[in-house]
Amino acid sequence: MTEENLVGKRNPSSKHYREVVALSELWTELPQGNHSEMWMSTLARVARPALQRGTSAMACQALRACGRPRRPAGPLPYCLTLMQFRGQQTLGSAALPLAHHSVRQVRALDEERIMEVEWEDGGHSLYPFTWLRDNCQCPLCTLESAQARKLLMSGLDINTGVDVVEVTNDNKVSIVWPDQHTSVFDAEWLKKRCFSDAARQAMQEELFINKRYYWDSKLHIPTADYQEVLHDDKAALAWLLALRRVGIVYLKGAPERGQVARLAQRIGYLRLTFYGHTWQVQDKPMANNVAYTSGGLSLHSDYPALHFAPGVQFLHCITQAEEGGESEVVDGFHMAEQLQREDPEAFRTLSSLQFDLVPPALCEQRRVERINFNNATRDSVLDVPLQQVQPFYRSLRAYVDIMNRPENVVTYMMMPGDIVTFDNWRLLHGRRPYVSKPDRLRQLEGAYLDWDEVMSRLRILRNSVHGNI
Ligand code: OGA
Ligand code: NM2
Ligand code: ZN
Ligand code: ZN
Repeated sequence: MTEENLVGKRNPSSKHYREVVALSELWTELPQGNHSEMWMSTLARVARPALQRGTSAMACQALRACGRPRRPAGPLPYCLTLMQFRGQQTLGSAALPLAHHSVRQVRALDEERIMEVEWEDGGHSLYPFTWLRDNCQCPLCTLESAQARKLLMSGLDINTGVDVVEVTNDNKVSIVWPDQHTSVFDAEWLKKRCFSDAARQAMQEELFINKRYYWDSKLHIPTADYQEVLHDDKAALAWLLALRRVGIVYLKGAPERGQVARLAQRIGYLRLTFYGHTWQVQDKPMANNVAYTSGGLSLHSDYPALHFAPGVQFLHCITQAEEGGESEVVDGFHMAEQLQREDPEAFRTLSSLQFDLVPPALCEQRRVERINFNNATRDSVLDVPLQQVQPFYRSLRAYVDIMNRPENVVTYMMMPGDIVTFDNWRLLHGRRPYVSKPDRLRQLEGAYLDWDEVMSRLRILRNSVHGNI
């Protein structure tokens, strides 16, 4: 990494990055998380086996062109809330970097219906009986090849006791249940699934959840070489880690059109939308989107009209305008944090008002997971009670005013061969107007991906670069 490939680094006295750190260091250096950090949570255990098997062939098949309707899918009655919070989490099975753990002893706390494990190092872990029975790894209860549960919910006694718990000769934990079914749990397997706050946090980090570095206009966008990312797993890992943590990475040296699809294949599947597998941003007659004019685009996320907006966006500059066309980005999560501090009422409105008929997500920890905002496609159907209309406008305006502050906006100019990759759930991006000339068309090629695929690839790359830790 050269001096150019730098991103503002966390200042010990501030939770935001100010100094500089190389992109490759983002893997090894793990500064403490920002406590008020806002995060998303979906893990892609189901996506993993599919991506591990011959991804590129399948992704290629998915790249057939398709007809494009004149007016793509929307706008729907706007979108859920402007800020969405973490909801339910799916199961994750990535390996944790743990030393070998052995069990000293186990005992059943029958009253609480909890099993207590005492580890050789003196630590203790607690596991509810119900959870243990639910997660029995025997072939009757689990289909090992799919890592899938065969035991039905209706067959689970959620008030079960135990007959016997003991440590086996090979240091596993064995449980005999009242119906004489036996479960045997591996020590490492149990340790990894400990319910303590520390273990849960370690697991979250391992699964690439909850590591975000907030930034402002001083950000130096992390930059990598396109060819290296395509061909070198280490470079690809550094790219995706920075994409996850910083939210934006610049790639240089991409040749002709077609590269965003190729880059998507490096990860897995790209996200097909009504705009096609990939799409061309250029000044078009009868434009079916404001992006397809030479006008400016105010800071926005792409496609919040969808119930599940694309998580990641790639934009490849094929040709740039002679005049204008500069790009802008802001860190939407950082802006949301500022709004929460400066105008809590507006923050509450934007993060709770329902614009659609979907019930509010059940959230234990309210952290912003996604920003949904595209002023151009925002619907005139505003499905909120009359008295909430004015508070909605006031709040949205407060958020937009914060994101437009010069100290928050990073401006850059894309040149042919550059690809910007960014978190479309977190960043808002824009474009300054440009002068459109028929003999010098400004052309960008774009594609979307979902975070599930990106995080699956992240885990696979981490395992191939660092071993199955
Ligand atoms: C878009 C967009 C950026 C640009 O097409 O949605 O944000 O620079 N384009 O044209
Ligand atoms: N396209 C047209 O929200 C939106 O309409 C974004 C952007 C695909 C570049 C769509
Ligand atoms: Zn079983
Ligand atoms: Zn856009």
